[in-house]
Amino acid sequence: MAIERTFSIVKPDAVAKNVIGAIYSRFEAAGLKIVASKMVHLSKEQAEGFYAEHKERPFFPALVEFMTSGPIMVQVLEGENAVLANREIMGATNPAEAARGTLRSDFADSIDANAVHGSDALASAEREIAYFFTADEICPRTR
Ligand code: RTP
Ligand code: MG
Repeated sequence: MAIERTFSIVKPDAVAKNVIGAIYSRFEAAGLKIVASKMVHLSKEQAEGFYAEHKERPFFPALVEFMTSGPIMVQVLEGENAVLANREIMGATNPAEAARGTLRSDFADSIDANAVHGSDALASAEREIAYFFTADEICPRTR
């Protein structure tokens, strides 16, 4: 199995609920290691740039509004098949459809306020990591 890195966000709703640690614990329990982490409050421009692929979608303005509504945690997760592993931990985009025991089932309120983001492929993981972190802010974990 390949050791990968993926990009993750604890969204404003989950930060407001004070469940950053609970969410980080799920990553750790699944064997994913946090190799970079920081809290940021996105500007409108930063949020629009991050979600540029959704620019033409009807939910884009609401998404940008929500993602700028409060601070978020951004982190890089490292581990075996990290991209897919993190998507499994997160659950479906709509919490009403998310499997029991997933982050969105347990912590999300709606399709908009859905607690977490995770890269959907290796290529997007690379792009998203670079959007938030310089190379020297990422600390490889050998154990
Ligand atoms: P994310 O990018 O945040 O990890 O979520 P995702 O891959 O599961 O979903 P994606 O299709 O990339 O959509 C990004 C975020 O936009 C909001 N969304 N709202 N109202 C809607 O139909 C709708 N669809 C998507 C969600 O907050 C989703 O996480
Ligand atoms: Mg997505």
